[in-house]
Amino acid sequence: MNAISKEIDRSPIAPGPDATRLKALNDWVAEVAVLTGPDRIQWCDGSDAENKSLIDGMLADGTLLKLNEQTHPNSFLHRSDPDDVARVEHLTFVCTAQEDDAGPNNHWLAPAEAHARMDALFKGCMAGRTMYVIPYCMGPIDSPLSRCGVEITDSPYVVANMRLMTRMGAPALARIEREGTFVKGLHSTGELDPERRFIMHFPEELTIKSFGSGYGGNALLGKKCHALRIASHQARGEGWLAEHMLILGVENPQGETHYIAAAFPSACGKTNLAMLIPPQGYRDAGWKVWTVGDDICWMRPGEDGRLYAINPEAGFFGVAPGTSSKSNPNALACLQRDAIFTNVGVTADNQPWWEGLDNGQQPATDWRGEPYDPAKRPAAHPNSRFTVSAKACPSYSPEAENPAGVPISAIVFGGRRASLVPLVFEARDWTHGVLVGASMGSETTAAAAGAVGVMRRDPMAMKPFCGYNFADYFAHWLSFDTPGANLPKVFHVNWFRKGDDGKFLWPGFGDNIRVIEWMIGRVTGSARAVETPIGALPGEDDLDLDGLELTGEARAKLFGYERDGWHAELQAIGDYLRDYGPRMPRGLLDEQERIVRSLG
Ligand code: GTP
Ligand code: SPV
Ligand code: MN
Repeated sequence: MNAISKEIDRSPIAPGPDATRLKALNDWVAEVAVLTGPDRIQWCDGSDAENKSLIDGMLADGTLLKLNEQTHPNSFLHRSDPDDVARVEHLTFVCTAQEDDAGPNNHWLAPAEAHARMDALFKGCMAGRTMYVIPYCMGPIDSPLSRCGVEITDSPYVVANMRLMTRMGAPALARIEREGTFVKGLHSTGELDPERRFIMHFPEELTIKSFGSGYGGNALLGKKCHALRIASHQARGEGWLAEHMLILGVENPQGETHYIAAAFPSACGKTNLAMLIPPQGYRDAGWKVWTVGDDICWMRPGEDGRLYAINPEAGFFGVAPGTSSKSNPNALACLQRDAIFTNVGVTADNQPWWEGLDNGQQPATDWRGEPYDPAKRPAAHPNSRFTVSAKACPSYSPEAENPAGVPISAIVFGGRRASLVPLVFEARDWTHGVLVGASMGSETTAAAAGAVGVMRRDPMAMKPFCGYNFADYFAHWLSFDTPGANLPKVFHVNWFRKGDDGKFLWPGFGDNIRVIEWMIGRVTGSARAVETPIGALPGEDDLDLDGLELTGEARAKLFGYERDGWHAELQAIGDYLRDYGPRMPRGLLDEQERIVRSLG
């Protein structure tokens, strides 16, 4: 407890004069307090003193463990419940009045039934606990593209993470009071019982109710629940896009910076691409990558017809395993201090450790707190994560704070495709680009509970995150192609093509700049390509492959296209789109049929 926090002891029903002057917010907080019955209410102001007192409390009760202060100052480890380690898509619902508005891509419940079910879970759930009220802003505090929300939670771990991931506290509350509207997110860890766990969204009421999980996207409601599921619904009504995309700036040797937004499914390379460090030869020539965002992108057309994008987040909640000084030195640099690690292993001297970390250390304790035994389980959970402020990233772009956003030159779609899909191709035009996004497929990863490595359709990497019917979502995407629009070029990439030996054919990571260089060349008109029915592919000579040793098999598979395989793929895509029924836009089906014919 500290003097700065505005807290109201033992009077949950009357918030008191110093809470907020916004009646709608006071009323909602009071209503939630009656329902959940906390011992105390704490309005979070985002201050250092408040954070320190929360951290001290979590250290005292074991929610957080202190990491080595010499090597990792002010950094902490959280071990979540072993049954609560990833998003739970089967327990995530979009509750619109009409079932068809949620679409076949979402689980649906009628709003009244969903509220009743959730309120029964929330009843009295905060007895003996503190209820934290977190005002937050998604996006730069002074940007017209930003949107605010308030999360009520009984988890101090959530508060500490929201402080790193969003603009949280007093400035956000001031904006909420000015605007009068905000997304309402109610969260309780409950008993962490997987049988009593639901993540419910009410897009028509700008409301989220999440119960029974303390993990990531289930609990940090600003992230996937607000900035994607609720925001995508809002964006459709207001003429913008809320996407599961990184945003990066690429500075070329001429000193021009082009911004790229890229949608890859969870744990498929967004953080890594957003923080890319080019190989030495490229650096010497003057190439540099700037990080704007690594997970979420909000964009809307500007007056010049281009799409302008902001990163609504203020931090990174990144995948730990595989992060090394070789694969992602920028991420490692962020993690030297002031970071929260969730479900990683630790060394004997209390340094965080995960599979793929190449620092010469060995794990002593695994993510469950047991002595490390590789025969039993990995040291770090495959979905273990770090939370850190974006400002800690050496490549963080000053433009990430620009309230006007950054102009997007290229949109990139991509997934994990072991076969068929080449390294990169360019869509013919916007409609074709929307089809390329809509027909994305990828192998599932540990970011969500369930089987890993199963190929599924994941349109625009939004399968788990679109807050409305995908058919309407594709129509919304198509609608940006208006007279006067100056839309980005659309590309598809695949860093994950495998050879007959089951190994990746493309080196990936820093070498992905080679593909980016080609894409920028296509945008500016300097790079060549070969037209095929699936789009424009670079010939081997159109990409700078200097210094890479690619086998004949790699070259054939990365830069070739297989007509028969694509014919079958396009037919499967047609079946997938038609499954959505009459709401699927005709323009997208026409495009799919056109490509099938040209492959014929
Ligand atoms: P979310 O935060 O879940 O949305 O994921 P993300 O898309 O940001 O994924 P991230 O960049 O954290 O990558 C996840 C995994 O993909 C890690 O194990 C990386 O090592 C691996 N990865 C990223 N980029 C590449 C690449 O270019 N090639 C290969 N082979 N693996 C990659
Ligand atoms: C993802 O799963 O896409 C993530 C992590 O970025 S979470 O915040 O849990 O959604
Ligand atoms: Mn994500």
